[in-house]
Amino acid sequence: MVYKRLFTPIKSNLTFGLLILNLIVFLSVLVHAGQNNIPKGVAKSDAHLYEKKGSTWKCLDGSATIEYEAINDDYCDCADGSDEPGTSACPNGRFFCTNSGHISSYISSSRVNDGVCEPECCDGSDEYDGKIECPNDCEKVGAEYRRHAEQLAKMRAKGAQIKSEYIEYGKKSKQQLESELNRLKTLLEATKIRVAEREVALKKVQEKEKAESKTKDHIRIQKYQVKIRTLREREERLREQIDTLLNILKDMKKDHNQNYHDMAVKAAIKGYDEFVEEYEREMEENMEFDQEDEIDEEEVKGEESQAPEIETSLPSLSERISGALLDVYNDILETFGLSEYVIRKPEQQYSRPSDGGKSKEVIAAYDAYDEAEEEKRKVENDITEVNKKLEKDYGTQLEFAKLDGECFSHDAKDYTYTICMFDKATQKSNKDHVSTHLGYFEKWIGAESKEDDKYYTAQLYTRGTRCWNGPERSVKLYLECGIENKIFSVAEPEKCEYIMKMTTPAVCPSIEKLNHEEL
Ligand code: MAN
Repeated sequence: MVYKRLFTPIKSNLTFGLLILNLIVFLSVLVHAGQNNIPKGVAKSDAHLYEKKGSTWKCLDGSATIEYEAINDDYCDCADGSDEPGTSACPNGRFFCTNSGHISSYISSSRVNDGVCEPECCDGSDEYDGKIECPNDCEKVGAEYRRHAEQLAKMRAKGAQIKSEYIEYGKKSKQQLESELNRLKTLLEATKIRVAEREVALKKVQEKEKAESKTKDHIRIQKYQVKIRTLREREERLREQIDTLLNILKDMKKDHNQNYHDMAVKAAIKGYDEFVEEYEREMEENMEFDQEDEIDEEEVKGEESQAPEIETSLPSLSERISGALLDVYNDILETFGLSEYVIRKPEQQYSRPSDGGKSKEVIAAYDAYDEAEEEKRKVENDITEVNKKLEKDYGTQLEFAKLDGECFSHDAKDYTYTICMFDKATQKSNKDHVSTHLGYFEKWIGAESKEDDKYYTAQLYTRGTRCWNGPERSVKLYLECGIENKIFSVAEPEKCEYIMKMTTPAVCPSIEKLNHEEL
């Protein structure tokens, strides 16, 4: 813990080489400080603030002007304690541990000469009033520090190496995506042309079929006209036959011997009377009906082009006429037992017109067009997908591309947390294995601006499953340099707001930066 406090400020910035450099500089500072009479407890970097320019000196916060000699007089004059850098007179003041040139660090002035050896001051310089004696641990601390610094440097170097591979991967996959995009764009143009061609072909066969269907309608109408003419002739013949039959019966009625009281003749005459009455009425009605439905052949010819599909489920006019007359004719034959005297023609079969579906040619043209359209849609979707990938923010050197879609898990006793980079985060109960969605990747949040180095050190995942009576779950993922991609801690400081910490080579310094630091 102490050790950590001691090294934390420099841990992340210094390499071992730099440390050595610092030590040399520091030692020379001590010599120089002695020469220039820098007040006790003032670091070389702050020496200019304590430079003697006259008999007085102004507190660093400007709160007072004191005699230069009053610096370190064990009396606190300045509000910020800056006049007592080497004593404990000011509670807020800072004391600079000399640390025999090992590790430079400040402690609060209040901890100077307080009877406790401060671990930050490994040389015991904080207890200089002689009341207690603090051991000089600087050799040990320095060795420990160097060991740690070496480990850190090795890890950063290895991390930098892996990062360079990530960068290489990022560049390559971007190039691949770009060439894939170009290929798809060219393909899209070709599919567009194919769609247009097939559309033209489809229109052509559609028009051809339309023209053919017009011709077919024309032929059909002509056939119906012939049929109607035939039926009319037939109707005429039937009328003549009915008239003949009626005349026979009429003569029988007129000429029969009334005294003979033949019951069959009487029944026939009664039947004849009833039939004539009904027949005349029906003929009258049929006349009206025929007039209503009369088709002007010229008119039909003119309308041919707009001829609608002929309804096949209803009986046609010719069928209706023929049907009605046949019924009457058959009635007479039946009523008067004349059936055997009439030679029946075979019953007319009225074939159903075709179902009128599309032709095979049109269906094939439709299929070809649909196929081209489908292909075009697919290419467009692929382009959208590739563009989405290209638009993803994989860092200044594309170092995060390698991690896209990679999932990392961490067992935190009650739950196992998983983060799939640039995708989503989940929390799975270790008891019942129920999985809870913690959010989708939204953005980088390491800093406000992309220009800031820290920008690419934290990600935000939002829109997770809503917390009962609370917000939607979300995750902040903090990244630190490490040679492994590994979540090392998960916390839920606020209900349903999770903090994950993970090491990854992607945030290690680049090789160039390391080389630059070592110089
Ligand atoms: C579940 C988990 C917890 C969360 C509670 C909120 O138990 O997702 O992390 O705090 O729900 O009700």
